[in-house]
Amino acid sequence: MDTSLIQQRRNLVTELPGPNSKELDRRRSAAVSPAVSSVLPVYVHEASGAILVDVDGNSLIDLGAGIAVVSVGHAAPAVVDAVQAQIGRFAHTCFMVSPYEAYVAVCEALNTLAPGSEPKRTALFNSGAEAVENAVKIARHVTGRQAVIAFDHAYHGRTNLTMSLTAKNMPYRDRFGPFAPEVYRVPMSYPYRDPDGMTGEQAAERAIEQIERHVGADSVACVLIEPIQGEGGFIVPATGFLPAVAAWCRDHGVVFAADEVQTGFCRTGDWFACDFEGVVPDLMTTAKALAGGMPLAAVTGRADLMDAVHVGGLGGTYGGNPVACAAALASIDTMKDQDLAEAARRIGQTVTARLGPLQASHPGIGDVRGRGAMMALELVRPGTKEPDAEAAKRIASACHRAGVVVLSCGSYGNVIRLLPPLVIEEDLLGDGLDVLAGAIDEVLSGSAD
Ligand code: PLZ
Repeated sequence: MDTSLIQQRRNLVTELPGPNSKELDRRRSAAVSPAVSSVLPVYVHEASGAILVDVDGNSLIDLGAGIAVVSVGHAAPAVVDAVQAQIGRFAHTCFMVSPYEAYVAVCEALNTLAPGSEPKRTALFNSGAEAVENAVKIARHVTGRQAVIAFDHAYHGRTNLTMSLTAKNMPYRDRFGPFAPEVYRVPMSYPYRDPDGMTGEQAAERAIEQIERHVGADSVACVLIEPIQGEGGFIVPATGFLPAVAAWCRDHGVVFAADEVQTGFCRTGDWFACDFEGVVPDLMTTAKALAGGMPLAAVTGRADLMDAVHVGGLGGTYGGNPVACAAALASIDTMKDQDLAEAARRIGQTVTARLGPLQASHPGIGDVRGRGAMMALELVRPGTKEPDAEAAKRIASACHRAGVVVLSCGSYGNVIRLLPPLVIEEDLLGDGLDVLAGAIDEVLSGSAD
C-alpha cells in the first residue's frame, strides 16, 4: 500500500469504533493484559501524515502523534525509505559487539543539535525510561552522590527507578512499590496554580530551599526536570525558573539533567525546550520524535561527564538498533529540510488563535497554555481552580466519536493536550480544532454564562 495516496482529510464511514474495530477489541479482551489500556478502541490499519485510517476505512485526524512521536508525520517518506534500505542490509548486530556507522552518525547529530557549545558525547538506548535511568546512572557515577531531585507533576517513565521519579500515583505507581531510594520531590513552577505574581526565580528559590533543607546540596547527584512537563499537564514553568535551577546546580556541582523526551525535536518551536531560555543542560534525555516512530532514545551530555564512566558501564542488546538509527537520521534531516521548528511555532499560533478566545465564553477553561505544537487546555469548575477531570474526559470522548484523536493528561486528569504531527496541513488542523471547539461548546455549554 502506498500511504502517500491517503488523503489528508477526516472521513467517517461507520460509527466509531466500527464493526472491525469492535471485533478486534473482542479478541484483545481475551488475549491482551487489561493493564495495558488504549485511549480509544479504534484499530489502525495504515497512516500517513496526520491521518490514521482504521480497519473499517475511517480516516481520523491524529492530534496526538502517538504521544509526540511521529513529529515528521506517519509514514514520512524519508523515514520509510531509510528503514527499508537499512533492514535489507542488516537489522541488528548489537553495537557492543559489531559497531556500525548509523549509531555514530546519530550521536554526532545529537551532539551538534543539543544546547551548548561544549564538546558532547551520546549513548543510545531503546525508550525514554531507559534514557532517564542511564542519565541518573551517569550523574551518580560522576558525582559520587546518590540523591536525585524530581519535581511535582513529573513524568519520567514506568520502570522501577523512573516510576519512582514519576509523581502521579494512579495509574503509574499504585501498589507497584517498593520504590527506588534516594528520590526527593520538590515543587515545580506552575504559574496557573502558584501564588499570583510568583516569578520563576521565586519558584526556583522555593524548590532550592527544600532541596537544601531536606537533602543538602552535597548529597545531590542530579536535578532531573522536564523543561515543559508533559504527562503532568503541559506545565510551562515561569520565565527564569529553569535558568535559576540550572545556575544553582552549577554552583553546587550538581548535574542538571533535562528530560526532553516529550519536548524534544522541534515540538516546542525550538530543537529543544531548553533552547527557549538558553539553558544548557549537563545531560539531556531524548526519545519519542528522535526516530520518527522507531524505538530509540539517547543520553547526550558534556564530554567530561560522559567520558568519566568506565568503559563498558553503559549499553544494552538493542540500544541504538541500526534500523532505528537509520530512521533517526532521516527524521532529523526531515526536521531540518522542512523547518519543523517553524512549523511548530505556526501550529502554536493557530491553536492559540482558535482556542484562546473560547476561554472568554467558557469559565470552565481555566488556562490555555503551552509552546509551539505542545498546547493544552486546563479544565476547572467555573469560578474556581478546582480541576474538572470529568469535563476533560467528556470533551476528549466527543472528539474521539467525531474522528479526532486528542489526549488528556495532568496530575488531576483535567488537561486536554494537543501534540499534532508537525507536518499537519493547515486545513486539517483547522478541522480538528473546529471539532475540539464544538466538543468544548457541547460539554461546557452549561457554564457559558
Ligand atoms: N520522560 C518526559 O514524556 C513518556 C508515557 C505514556 P518511554 N511519556 C509518555 C505512558 O502512559 O506510558 C516519557 C516522557 C518523559 C520519559 C518518558 C518515558 O518514555 O519511551 O515511554 O519509556
